[in-house]
Amino acid sequence: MRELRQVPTPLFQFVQRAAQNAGFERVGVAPANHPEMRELQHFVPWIEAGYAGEMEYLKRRNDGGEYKRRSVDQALPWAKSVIVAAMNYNSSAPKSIDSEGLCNTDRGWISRYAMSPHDYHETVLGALRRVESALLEHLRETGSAEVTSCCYVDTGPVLERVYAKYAGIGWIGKNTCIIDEKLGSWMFLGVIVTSLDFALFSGEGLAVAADRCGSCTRCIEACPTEAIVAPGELNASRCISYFTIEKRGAIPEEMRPKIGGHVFGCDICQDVCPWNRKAPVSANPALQPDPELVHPQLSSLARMDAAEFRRRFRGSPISRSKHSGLLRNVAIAMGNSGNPELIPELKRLSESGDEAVAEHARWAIGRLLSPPENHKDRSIATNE
Ligand code: B12
Ligand code: SF4
Ligand code: SF4
Repeated sequence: MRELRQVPTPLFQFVQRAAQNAGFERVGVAPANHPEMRELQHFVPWIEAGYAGEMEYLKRRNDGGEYKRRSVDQALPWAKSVIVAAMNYNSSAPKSIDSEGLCNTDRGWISRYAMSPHDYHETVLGALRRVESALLEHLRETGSAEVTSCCYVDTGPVLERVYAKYAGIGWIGKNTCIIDEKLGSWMFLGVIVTSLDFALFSGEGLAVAADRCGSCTRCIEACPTEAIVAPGELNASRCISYFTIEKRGAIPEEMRPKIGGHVFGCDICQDVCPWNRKAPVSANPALQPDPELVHPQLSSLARMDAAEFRRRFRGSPISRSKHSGLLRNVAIAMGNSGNPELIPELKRLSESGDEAVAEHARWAIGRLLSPPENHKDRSIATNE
């Protein structure tokens, strides 16, 4: 594990060892709030621009009426420092932009982070809790005063990427992902919010990785939905990941052709990133892909009933889309496939008692039956 500061304190060195033992590739510490953490100031305008779409949890406020996620001390007033740990989840699975990726006409695409059958929240949270326990035990042994702490992976009121940047984990790329020169951006983040003074970890103030995007704009150009509205600024309400994972009910019709073959999440803006070309593959058994989730057959997903969905995806991130959301996404991918052999399967979906699934299936049949010149937009989503 690399050193983030020239003179790390003994407490920080302890945390580094504990994080390495728990299976993390990177760890650092950021203050709970600091005037130099300028991205925190982007949060309120970002919410008020409507970029969060229907993700109401991002808009929650504290008792004083402030957005909780504006900075971690808005939600957790005792917070003084945030330990950020990163775990590599890259695998040798192909990229969505490879020729064997989305161009195939009877298969869909599940994003890299969801290819494993295990829930990364549990994997990362379990490892974080081991670091937290080791730290608390160490503090008890050294006679420190009572410490409050809390571990989160995704679910806390914490802008994990901003804290990751100021913990020195990596820079925030133009695609808004945290990127490390060696690991690329295939990293899960987890945080331990603590009441420990930041100065106890850092003898030298903020450790910030240099921004290495330079003049590159590949991610912005490759995004099928133009969701990256400016470098580092994502209109999440246009993102394929939002549509296929977070959005319930109908997906706006004008967006459906741009979704291409994606049935859960999207990796295009990471797949095109030069920093991911040589990203190492994770050896963690809990993060290895299930071959059936790499480029899955659309028909086999479409035939899954609710009980089979629950059995198959219990403990997988895919459970978040719910059975209805996955079938809706599969219908869109079938509609974008250009493959009329999928029409019988779509006809079956169009008779679903779930109106969202049925309506998307009808749309898909209409698209497959419409003249191919109407399908030009598919080439954007598939990089053909
Ligand atoms: C909601 C959410 C989403 C939403 C919104 C994403 C987004 N970019 O905001 C959706 C569903 C679209 C999504 C998609 C994905 N997500 Co997500 N997501 C989250 C979650 C739960 C909250 C993020 C959040 O608060 N977003 C709101 C915005 C404001 O926050 P932000 O991007 O962190 O914003 C900072 C910058 O955008 C910047 N900014 C904002 N406005 C402006 C304006 C200007 C001018 C500038 C310069 C900067 C700037 O400052 C912001 C803070 O204010 C986090 C976990 C967490 N608790 O942080 C995971 C998280 C960010 N997601 C993650 C992942 C892996 C993904 C996907 C790759 C999954 C996939 N394959 O589909 C994609 C990547 C898409 C992308 N390019 O971001 C990882 C990222 C790991 C990494 N290396 O960066 C996280 C950290 C989860 C985790 N624990 O590992 N996600
Ligand atoms: S995840 Fe896909 S849709 Fe979202 S910003 Fe990246 S390329 Fe665009
Ligand atoms: S594709 Fe280029 S601009 Fe986008 S995040 Fe990667 S290096 Fe930065």
